[in-house]
Amino acid sequence: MDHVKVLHCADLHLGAELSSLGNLARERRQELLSTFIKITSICRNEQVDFLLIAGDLFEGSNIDINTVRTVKTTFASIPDTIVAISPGNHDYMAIDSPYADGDWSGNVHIFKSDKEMIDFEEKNVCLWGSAFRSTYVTRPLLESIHATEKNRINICVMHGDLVSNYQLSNYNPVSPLHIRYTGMDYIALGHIHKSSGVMNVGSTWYAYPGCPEGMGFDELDDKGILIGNVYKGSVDLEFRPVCSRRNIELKVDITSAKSDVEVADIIRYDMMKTYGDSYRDNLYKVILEGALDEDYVPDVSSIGARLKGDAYYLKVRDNTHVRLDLEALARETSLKGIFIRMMLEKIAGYDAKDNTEKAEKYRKAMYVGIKAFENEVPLNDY
Ligand SMILES: [Mn+2]
Repeated sequence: MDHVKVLHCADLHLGAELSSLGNLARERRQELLSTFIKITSICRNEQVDFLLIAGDLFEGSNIDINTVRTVKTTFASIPDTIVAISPGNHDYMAIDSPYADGDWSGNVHIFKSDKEMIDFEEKNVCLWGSAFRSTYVTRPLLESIHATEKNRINICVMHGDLVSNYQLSNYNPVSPLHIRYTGMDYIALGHIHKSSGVMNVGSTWYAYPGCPEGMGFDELDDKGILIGNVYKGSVDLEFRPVCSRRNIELKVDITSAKSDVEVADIIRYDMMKTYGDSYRDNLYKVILEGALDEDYVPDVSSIGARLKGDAYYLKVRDNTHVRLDLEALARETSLKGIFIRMMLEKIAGYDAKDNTEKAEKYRKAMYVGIKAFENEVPLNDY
């Protein structure tokens, strides 16, 4: 065979608490499991040879027995796909880990030490893998991995932190220098939750697929897996979204709005316009921006309540500022007047030097300061 078909995923974090979602957490946890099952269905329907799972399949070793059982029976239902799992920093290999159980189906290979190779001669593949055996791995696991059968397709599955040469990491540092000397054709990485795109050092290709389901507002937009063929010295892999919902950060300009009803309408319109018919399926962090008249202060909980039926989950942050006659305020003989005067001078200074970034930073700081004078800055809001 001159190629094999692989599906590469990582960081499913099955069993994660997702406590920030409150009473939705339970349902969302179930959705993570459904997305896992969807991934295995792709393996069945598209005749995938190898399902490569590059760590953090589970959130930890203490996962409820039903989740573990579901994972085992689901793998058993795709006997024609070889499943290769390299434990990561969350689900590291230990005696109390589900990975130590003896009842995984025959198609499942769990890497349990620093370096292992399984020879699939009939598929012309040497499959390499390494396990985290504690939360931290400071020595580069890739350092000891070198292809022995150079004519075979060599694939490595590993959880680790992509770093520049000689940079350190507590999560198995993987550097281009290490990658170069492995002789691998593809290194399936996990740990970074954002898809990296497929990269290469010489004829060794490597990638992070990212997590298949975003678990917070630091994991935005479409999430998925990598699928395609691995050849000797090249790959043909594409990113495919598989997430059931998206986490979205939506900045909405509500300049001159006068009421919570109006703001809710603007947000809803923006959501529909940007995300189409299925806009209600998403999780949103809405950030309100723009200048408002002094007599209207948005009530984020009232706005959120008005949009209850428009999103799976939604929270609103108010980053608007009051439209003020700054020149008049700067003439006041008060601490506030002095503050505004000094900030305006700073901003004008940066504007004159064309340093828009600094000017914008000071402008923002000025508005936060003005709000603080009105006692309107809650703790931890900035
Ligand atoms: Mn990790």
